[in-house]
Amino acid sequence: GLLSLQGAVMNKMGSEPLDQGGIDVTFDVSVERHLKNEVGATQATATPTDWMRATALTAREGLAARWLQTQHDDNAVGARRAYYLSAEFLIGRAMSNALAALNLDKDFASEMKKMKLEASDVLETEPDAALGNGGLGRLAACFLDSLATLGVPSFGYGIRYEFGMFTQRIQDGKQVETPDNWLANGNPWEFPRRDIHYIVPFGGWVEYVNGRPVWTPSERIMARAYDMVIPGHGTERVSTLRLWKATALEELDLSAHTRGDYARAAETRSKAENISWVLYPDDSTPQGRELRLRQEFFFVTASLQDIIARHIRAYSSLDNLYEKAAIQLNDTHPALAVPELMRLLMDEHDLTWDDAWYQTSRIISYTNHTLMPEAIETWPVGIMQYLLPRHLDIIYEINRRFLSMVAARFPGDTALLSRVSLIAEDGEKRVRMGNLSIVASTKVNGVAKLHSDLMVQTIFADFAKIYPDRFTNVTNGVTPRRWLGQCNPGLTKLISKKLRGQWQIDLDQLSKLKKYADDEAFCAEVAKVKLANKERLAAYIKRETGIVVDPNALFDIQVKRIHEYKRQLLNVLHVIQRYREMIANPDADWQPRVHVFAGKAASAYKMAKLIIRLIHDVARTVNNDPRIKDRLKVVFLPDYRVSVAEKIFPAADISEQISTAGTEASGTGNMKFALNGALTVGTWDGANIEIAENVGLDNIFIFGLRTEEVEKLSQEGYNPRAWYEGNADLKAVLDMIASGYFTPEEPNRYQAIVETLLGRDQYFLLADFAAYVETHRQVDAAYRDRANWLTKVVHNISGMGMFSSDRTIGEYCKNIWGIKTR
Ligand code: GPQ
Repeated sequence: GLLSLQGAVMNKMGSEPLDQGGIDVTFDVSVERHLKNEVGATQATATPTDWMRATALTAREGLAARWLQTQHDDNAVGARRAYYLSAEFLIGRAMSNALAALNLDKDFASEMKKMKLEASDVLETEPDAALGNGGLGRLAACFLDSLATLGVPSFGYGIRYEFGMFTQRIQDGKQVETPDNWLANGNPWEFPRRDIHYIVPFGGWVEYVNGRPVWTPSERIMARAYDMVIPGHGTERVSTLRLWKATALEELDLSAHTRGDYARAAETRSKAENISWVLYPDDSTPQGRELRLRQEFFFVTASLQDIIARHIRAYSSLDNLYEKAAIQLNDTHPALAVPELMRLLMDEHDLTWDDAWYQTSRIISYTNHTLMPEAIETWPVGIMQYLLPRHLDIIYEINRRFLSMVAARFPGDTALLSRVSLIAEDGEKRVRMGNLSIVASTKVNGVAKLHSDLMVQTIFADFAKIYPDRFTNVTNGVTPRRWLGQCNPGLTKLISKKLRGQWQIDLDQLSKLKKYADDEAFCAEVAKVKLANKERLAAYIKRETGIVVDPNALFDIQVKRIHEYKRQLLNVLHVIQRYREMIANPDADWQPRVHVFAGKAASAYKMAKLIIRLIHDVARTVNNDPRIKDRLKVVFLPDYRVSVAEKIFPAADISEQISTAGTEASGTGNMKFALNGALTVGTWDGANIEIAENVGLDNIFIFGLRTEEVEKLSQEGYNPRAWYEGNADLKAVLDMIASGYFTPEEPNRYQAIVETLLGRDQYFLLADFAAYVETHRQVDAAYRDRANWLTKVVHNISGMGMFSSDRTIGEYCKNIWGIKTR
């Protein structure tokens, strides 16, 4: 096929195509040229990695052309832009996605065939870009895909971490973290923008000169832009992810250098570069470290300075900034955007407080991703005073004005004032980043219906009273291009036989598959694809763990960060219960099952790490027990990441979504599983509820306490020990762990787990145990009725239209950003 390196396409808004002075070459010629000229290899000597690089460079050229055109169009039209500020973007690999977007996937396949290479072996050499922890970061990556696909003028802004999410190794059943040096061999997808850099100040003091604040920072570093191009699908639009790298102001501290003090020069440099060195690997548990606050301010100020510079270039004035910019805060990590935008507008661009506030509060909106109180960021006033003295002043002034408004509207309610204050005064004074974000926002949204409802009923109830129209819901979604089109080509092909046109960019069309739910031929093909995907996963499991699993067994899978509230432990308790039943009655006709777990634990999260170890000890015992005869296998797949997820979702029969009701804001893995034809075993939590509404209650396994029941039980005084005493199976399972059955070499290894469960059981595992075990009995029975199971599978796929992130981004555009989409 021809590869247009010219990007000469009329865009829908009618601005002129850029003359990029390009030439058309064929894909194979381009790849072979890059192989020779940039990679420095011949066709005879090239390794799969060499081919990957040469292919990436070819795709990069195609994307660059589209990219320049997109920027040109957006500048010409002057539309409002959406700016997505996020400390995390969990992108994964870029190659398959880029080739699909450029319509070069077939050319690539045939080129690899010509070279007698397996295309997948070449793709596998690309490292994941893992600049995120879990769901929040992956959501940001799906949003970039949809922003490009919908043609929304937009930028993502974040940090170019030198080291992303750590690599997880397992040694003797224990997690060991090693650094993720993802840039070691260069990154073909980024464009260093040497001309785009901003100064980032820290520390020092604030003086008032003629009533005007003057901040004299004690430290200055540089933020340098690196752009990643994000291609849209079914369009030539691309969007930009601009990531900031920290450097010293001058590459070398010259004065130190001329004195011959090399060590000092190196110190200045490494101190500055520290800031974008490594991603904090804590998911939903902020550690409150000074370096983290520096990271947050670093990318916020660089992004805001960039937005302002772009605006001034176009309009020569900031008067209409709020009409042209919508900034979305992905959780509170970028919440310093509030005082920093105020500071830039007032101190650097001479706006009055009132004008600056008028604009800020029309530009910024905030997405909340958790209700867990320990996950909401607060910063000690002391650290803030020391690092960002001017910002602390501004926060105090925002607070003063806000509290006087509240006091006027709710006279006498001093308890209310202390609850909504931006400063927590109990104990060490701290800045509440959630409160700060709400007060400055146009809209505040949760990420699934239940979550958004609970948000205004619980943690932000006071604010909902003060600002009744500010709160809204935008249910999460996932990009169907990566999470179906690319990861499950078999199913994609089947669907394309039934649906006309580009259903991947209009996912509601999936509902038309409903009429095939009872079509035997279609169901048989769906089953064939699922089996092939399970064979592929089985081979991967064998390679990574040495464990042999039967692709015909039921694959029951739970993959996500390890967290007590997500209840991987409840899953383990069920596995142990099943194991007990099987050894008690080994000749019964047990449904063969494979239980797969994967996920990382934050390095400092002891209990999460202990759960990983327990899974390994249970796996070792069960997998090697001859009485089981391979009918129950337990697998922990190491180093869960985007590229591993792409192998897992298409191969699941059962998706485990078993968080305590009211704790999982949304979940997005739940959507990826169902979209690939897995049935959910889930609690009435997060987006599980909306999945149930869309696939039908007959096609999902919902169990356990509802949020109100959890609340009630907790009010009445929950006593886990009573549940343990009252259920012989549950008692036997816990006793088995406590007695050291799985760890004869160290019988007390899991004492902490047993004590937590019998002492407090904060997440109500014991209360949900019986219902969970019973639900899995129903799953076994349903799985045996093959025809009926496949009908349910098709109902799941066909019900998932609304969970495209295109729908989600459409709602952000309409209800929050005021941006028109096509
Ligand atoms: N989430 Cl606060 C994260 O992945 N990290 C975080 O720090 C916070 C939330 C998740 C949340 O747990 C999931 O329920 C959501 O589906 C996801 O964010 C995206 O909204």
